[in-house]
Amino acid sequence: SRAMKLADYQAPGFSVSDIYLEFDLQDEQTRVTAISQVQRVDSAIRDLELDGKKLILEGLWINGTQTEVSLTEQGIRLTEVPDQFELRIETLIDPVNNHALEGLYKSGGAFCTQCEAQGFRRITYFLDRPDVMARYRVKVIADKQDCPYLLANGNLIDSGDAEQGRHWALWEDPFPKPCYLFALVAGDFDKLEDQFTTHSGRQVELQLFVDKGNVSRGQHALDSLKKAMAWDEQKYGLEYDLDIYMIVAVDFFNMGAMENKGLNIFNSKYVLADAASATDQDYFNIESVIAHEYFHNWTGNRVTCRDWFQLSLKEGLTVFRDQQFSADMASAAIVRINQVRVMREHQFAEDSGPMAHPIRPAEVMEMNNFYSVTVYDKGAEVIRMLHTLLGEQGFRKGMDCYISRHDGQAVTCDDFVQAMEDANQRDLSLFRGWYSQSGTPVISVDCEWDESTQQLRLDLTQKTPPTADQAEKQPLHIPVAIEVVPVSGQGEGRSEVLSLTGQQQRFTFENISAEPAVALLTGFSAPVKVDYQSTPGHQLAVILYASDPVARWDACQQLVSDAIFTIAQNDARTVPDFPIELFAGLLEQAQTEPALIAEMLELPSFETLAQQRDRIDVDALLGARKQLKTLLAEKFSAQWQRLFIQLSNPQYDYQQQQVERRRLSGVCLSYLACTEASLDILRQAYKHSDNMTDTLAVLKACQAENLPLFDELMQDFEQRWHDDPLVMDKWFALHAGRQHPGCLSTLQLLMSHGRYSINNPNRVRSVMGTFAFYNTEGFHRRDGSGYRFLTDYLLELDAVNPQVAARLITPMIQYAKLDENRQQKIRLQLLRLFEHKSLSRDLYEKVQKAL
Ligand code: BAL
Ligand code: ZN
Repeated sequence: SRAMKLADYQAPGFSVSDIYLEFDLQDEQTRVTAISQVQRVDSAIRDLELDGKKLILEGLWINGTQTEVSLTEQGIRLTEVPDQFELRIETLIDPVNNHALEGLYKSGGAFCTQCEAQGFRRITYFLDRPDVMARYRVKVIADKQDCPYLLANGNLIDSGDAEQGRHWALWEDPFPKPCYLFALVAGDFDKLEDQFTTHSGRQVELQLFVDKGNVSRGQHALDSLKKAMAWDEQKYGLEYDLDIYMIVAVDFFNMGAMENKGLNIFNSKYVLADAASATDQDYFNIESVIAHEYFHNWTGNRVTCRDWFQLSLKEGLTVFRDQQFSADMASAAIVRINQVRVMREHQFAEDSGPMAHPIRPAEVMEMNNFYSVTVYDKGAEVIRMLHTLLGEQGFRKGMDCYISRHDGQAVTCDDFVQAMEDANQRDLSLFRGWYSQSGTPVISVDCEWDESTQQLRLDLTQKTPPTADQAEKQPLHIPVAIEVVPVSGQGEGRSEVLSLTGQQQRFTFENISAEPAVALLTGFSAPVKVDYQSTPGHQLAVILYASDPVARWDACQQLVSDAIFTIAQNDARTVPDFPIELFAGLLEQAQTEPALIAEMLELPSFETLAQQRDRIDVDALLGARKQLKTLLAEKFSAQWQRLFIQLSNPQYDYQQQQVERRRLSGVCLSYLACTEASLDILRQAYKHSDNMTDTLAVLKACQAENLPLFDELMQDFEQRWHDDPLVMDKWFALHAGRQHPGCLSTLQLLMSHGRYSINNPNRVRSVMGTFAFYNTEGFHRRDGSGYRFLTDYLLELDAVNPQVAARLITPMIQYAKLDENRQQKIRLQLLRLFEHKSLSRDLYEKVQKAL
């Protein structure tokens, strides 16, 4: 397989104005009839080449005349077609044996589709590219009893009964769309209904389809949808455009959810919630994913991507919008802190590994590999920087310009930046580098305060280390938000956004009369690393006196990280004093701002620590983190206990104040589990919990400390929840993440469990994903057995679902930071994969780059 290049983009030679699709749904043999109205748009292009994959071609007619086709690598070629014609194609497909979950497949008893990025070519031969936009009419025919609901995009225009107990429905979507937004669902569900009146007074029917018996778990998703619809009107003036909005929850899904026009299909994980079975985090995620898919209606569907290299045009922007929404719904500071964690733990790792790519990749072998933290999350950070540089109003002006200029079009990231420039009369040419350059810039800081002149001088230097895909790097336009606070806490602080545009730049601040501490990159104003040797005293001043919560949390993390690295280097003897003083202070303040302090009390994760050094000693780092945790647990055991008791809630409600208290109480438990006297507390907490958040906090605390109580509680938990797939995913993940010497046999047991299935991505992710991403000790065992275990599994999984396999390999290709022994053991496994005969394109691309 060869890579596709952005530079090779060519506009399509043909357009399709309208398409009629008919699905005669049968488990193993679904007949698809596609009738397209095709127009030649480039007279130099004589042949029509269509994409197709795993299709049985039953017949093809041009203007009613059956026509021969020739096969190509990608699909079929029709030679010398007319300028304008009707193309009729009949194909057979096999939904029930489609375990890759792309195209049309069965999830449980229901037919459903996933067409982004290139799944439509598994349904019929077509111009499967986003810049071909057509109007769709879709007729769905299925058994009436098995599939009482027959759904597709747009509006229902007709329906009726057919022979042999079958029935049909005809749908029409008035908005032209690329085929990746096509969707069909047929099955039996429970339905929740509601309505939304838009700003201009139109009534929209809202329908949510869930598995039978799950109605009571759908309300939160439906409420979230209404909030998202109102928010997008209020914040961006964007109103919904069809008369109906449907969401269907399915159990078998590769992604989180999909924004198909008017008919979103969701992983049930991001729909279903009630207090007993879902955590606060689940509630939060549902609200944010529901909003994300809804926001795509404008940023993605009405204005879509010209080609897949532009994926961040819709994803970065829509993630940014869902982050803004979440910040408005919940706590802005906590939403931001968690986003910073995603960037540091996952995106920085991607940028420093073999799959490094700009948010607009220049070269792609398998598109599914580019639904990445870089395209999504760094993409959102790039949009956020524009928002910072242009301000709230300027950004809105740019959005208005973008939407009105490009409504109904398939456009590029450049078009987006151009709209921002034009609406604000700003030159963003240097800023555009963020779209084409990969890697994480490092900003080095030299800082000096002169008491006599009362001047503060900051010298900032930016440098982006070379990445796997790009050796040369240019300086970028980086908004560096800073806050200057007096070390004494007496007097005013100052906040500013510095515009770093050169490789090196000096910034001077006048009238700084008292010794200042400087917080850099407040609010995480850019997706960069900062190299700044601050002192514990200055870090403490930022924690105490800065107004930006992210800066306070960050200073705290830095202080604790430094302590962990010190312990790791000194081989575990002495622990510096400053984390202890810090924790004493935080614990005293805990009740005043529980959410923020909970985040500050949480030690930086192994993954975050790993990103701070070029080479890491896995064992020493894990040991040091553990040692500090135990020390803090024991030193403050009375405080943890007292605080934990004070934080108990009345009856569960997903409500901000309660959420914050539960979060802090969970952190208390995680420390308490490190102390001797904790068993009773944990047991009681488990017993008295009326919600999944508190229950899971107990289980996680027991798991992290490897307490014997863990097994006892887990058995109880399994008995209660064995029939509930989403809760059982949590159970599987807890077992798979437990770091103990026998963890590989545990994994083996989990995979032979009656509820395990390699065909269910959620289940696979909860076991193998948790192991590979978060069971650091088990996965990175010195003897390489963790790597071998994952590889054995990937070989099996790749034949079933390459997309999921390619996600799970991520921790194994990011090996450059490990010691030579582990690197070698990983390479050995990568070679095994590389030499495998029928490796998917998905895995091949990653393995080849990693080697
Ligand atoms: N477009 C794929 C799922 C999502 O990002 O919404
Ligand atoms: Zn999206």
